[in-house]
Amino acid sequence: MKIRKLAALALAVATCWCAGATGLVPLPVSVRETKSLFRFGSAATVYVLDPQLKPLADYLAGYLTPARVVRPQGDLYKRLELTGYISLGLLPEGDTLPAEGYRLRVLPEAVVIEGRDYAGVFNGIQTLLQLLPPRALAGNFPVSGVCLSGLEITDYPRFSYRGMMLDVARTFVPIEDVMRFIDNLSHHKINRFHWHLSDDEGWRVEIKSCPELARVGGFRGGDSPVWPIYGHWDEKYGGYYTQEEIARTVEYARVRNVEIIPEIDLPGHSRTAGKVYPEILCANPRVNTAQTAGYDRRNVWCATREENYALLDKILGEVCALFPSEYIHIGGDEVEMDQWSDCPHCKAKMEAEGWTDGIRLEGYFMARVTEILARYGKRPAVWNEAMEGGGLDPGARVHGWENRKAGLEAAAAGYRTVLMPNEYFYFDMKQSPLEPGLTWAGVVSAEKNYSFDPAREGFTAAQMECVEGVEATFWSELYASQEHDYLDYQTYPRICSLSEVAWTPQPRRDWADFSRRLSTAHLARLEALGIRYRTPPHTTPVRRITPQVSFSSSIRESTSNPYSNIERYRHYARTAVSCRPGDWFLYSFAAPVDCRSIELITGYDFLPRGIVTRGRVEVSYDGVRFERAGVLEKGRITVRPSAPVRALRIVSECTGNGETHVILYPPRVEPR
Ligand code: TNX
Repeated sequence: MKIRKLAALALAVATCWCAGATGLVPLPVSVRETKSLFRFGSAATVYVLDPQLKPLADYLAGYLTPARVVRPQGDLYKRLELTGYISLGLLPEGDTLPAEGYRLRVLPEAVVIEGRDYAGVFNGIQTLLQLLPPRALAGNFPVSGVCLSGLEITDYPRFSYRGMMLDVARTFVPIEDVMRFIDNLSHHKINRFHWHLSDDEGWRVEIKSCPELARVGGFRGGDSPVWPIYGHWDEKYGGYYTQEEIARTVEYARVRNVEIIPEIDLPGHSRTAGKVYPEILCANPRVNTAQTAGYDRRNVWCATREENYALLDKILGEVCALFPSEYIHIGGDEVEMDQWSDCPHCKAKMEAEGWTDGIRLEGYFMARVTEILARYGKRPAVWNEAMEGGGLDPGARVHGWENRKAGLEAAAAGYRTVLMPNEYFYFDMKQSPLEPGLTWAGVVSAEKNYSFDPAREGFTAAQMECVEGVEATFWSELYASQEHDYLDYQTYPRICSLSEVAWTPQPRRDWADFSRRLSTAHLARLEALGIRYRTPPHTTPVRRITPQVSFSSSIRESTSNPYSNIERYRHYARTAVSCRPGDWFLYSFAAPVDCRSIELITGYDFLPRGIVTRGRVEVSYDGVRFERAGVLEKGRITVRPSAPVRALRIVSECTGNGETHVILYPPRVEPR
């Protein structure tokens, strides 16, 4: 008997998890360790002290096993065995803790979570889940005998808007993956999910009154009027969300304290909509498609066609009904103004109003769309360019993305402002120079993101009041052509860093401390969540040689990036027009090249655009006769020659590539 008791004690000690709060992400406002110890009994009992918290109790119970959710009532409350439980309650009315704040106490008899509101209780639960062993985040964690060391945490967010944007237009993300993405955001106390649902290359939301928008515009390549771009090439590629799926996702996110803000990008970035309904584009008498092998790349809604606003009323009416958010994001970025200046109606409108700059017409367009939203009880959220047109609704929320100044200007003008300057918040950028990712905003490492402090941007106190928070983006041009884990790889652990920029008081933030918590505690949690996060890669430089080569083509070269770039092994070359079937590109070596392999690359090597979508490759060993060496895949081929090579030739089999040009790199020759 004695021995059994000892064994039980030893087991209890062995299963005791007393890591305390040393590894929390994001770091709370205040943590005080106490001497006490809490131990779960044979089961987790979750008391719900307020009926509105029942969904959260069920949520928490899903992570623990065995677990029961109890709503104490009258007498029953007294009769219950009141030790070893978790209670979820709301703070009393007069409590001064800010919105979304919570207090979490690990007492000897109970874990007590008290939230300022529903969101506060949710955030407290996230902290509790991080106090448990990492595998608790995988769900159904057996609690019996598990201990927590005593704590008192008081915590609340630095910013009310803690956002992450996902571009599902360039690369379609299946609904289950979107839900998983949202779930993972919520574990980091990120409370806004900005869902970029439409762009030039895809329309992802079902609109019942305009069913073609998603049914046709949800796909590109193959028989779709939207030409392939950004990976998958010849195969028809895409997908869209039904309204039923979206409603389910909105509810899923709501339970997790995540508000979804949908974006329909207007009036630019709308090539897909223009392919489905060509009449929405400007009545441009001279559309020039000579450069694009016949493809009309126009992508801007005509600002003066009255029927466009009626159509937008139908579309946005459904979007507003689907999403309960106060704001609907209506884009406003990167409008190609020449499409308006070439349109007789838009030109006439500009002249009548005395506007000399197209941006004023954008201001007009946005005002009309704002009116539509207002009728559905919504306000507009916009990219910062939309401010420049003048007359942007004072109730609009501005996302300052172009640079740091954009956020300053928005707040100075009194707009509710979300800060997201690309050089800190664009998670489609590379994380280090040799990794995949775009580069136009520089290398955005987690450390770079972490270093952003809104308070150092130069806002006055009054302007700071306008700053609602921060947001990072994942634009997905590159994603379609990468392995499946790319989304996780690009966003984690950068989202962990984002969570502290958004949540943790600046004086508590320290990169070295964050990295320590990340590596000693938090990466294990990401693993339990099934996140294939980035670890810094080991890259060994590849050896290359640069044999003398001359380059020619059936297509003429561009002036900006001539073919001599290939001959000089410099950067890339660019054609002046897109490619058609039978067009060829010839690389001739001055002397036979004895090598292990030669890689030929069409399209930008950092972005899958400007590619010879379909083409065969031929090799010549004598400089006269050519034999088939293979076909391009995603615009590339690696030829492993059987003898010294005299020449290589790419022969296009595609009618255009959705672009105005083809990109070609110098051959990458690997010596023997
Ligand atoms: C700029 S950010 C864009 C996007 C691209 C992104 C690529 C913004 C409002 N526009 O359309 O996907 O750069 O990094």
